[in-house]
Amino acid sequence: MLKILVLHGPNLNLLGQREPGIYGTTTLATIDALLTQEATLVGAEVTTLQSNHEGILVDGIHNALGQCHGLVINAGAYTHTSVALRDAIAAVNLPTVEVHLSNLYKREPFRHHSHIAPVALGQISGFGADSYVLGLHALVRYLRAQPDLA
Ligand code: CA2
Repeated sequence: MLKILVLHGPNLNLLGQREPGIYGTTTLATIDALLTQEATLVGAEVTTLQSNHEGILVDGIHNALGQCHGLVINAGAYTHTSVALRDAIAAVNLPTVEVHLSNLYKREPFRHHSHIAPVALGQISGFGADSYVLGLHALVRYLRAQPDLA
């Protein structure tokens, strides 16, 4: 069974409750339920963690070592600021897919740079809640292609 940790960064707990024009009307609980369901369909198991605190997300990444095969992360605004999250992902060296609800490159220039992207397998940005689902499938397909996990 492939085990995947899905990390949600700051303010994503407000999804569906504020700024629906940018972030949609789907709540984080709905996204988590969707991911759990999708994971089951492909023989994987998802654990989710949302935090508004950088260190808690760093701890979550560290704790995934030896427990999970890969990470899906929407680091929220920490995407653009956090060397600590980038270093944590690099340190555990777990395959990681970066996801974003909005299309970062259609937005303000400060959102165009990601500290996570250089340590991720790839990035999916702009498909709303589907970015997470696409990210999960991309990660599972990558992991299944690894000879030791097939
Ligand atoms: O598009 C994304 O997924 C982002 O990671 C969302 C972050 C933003 O800082 C990134 O540049 C792009 C913000 C998440 C804030 O979520 C909210 C949800 C509802 C209401 C207010 C904020």
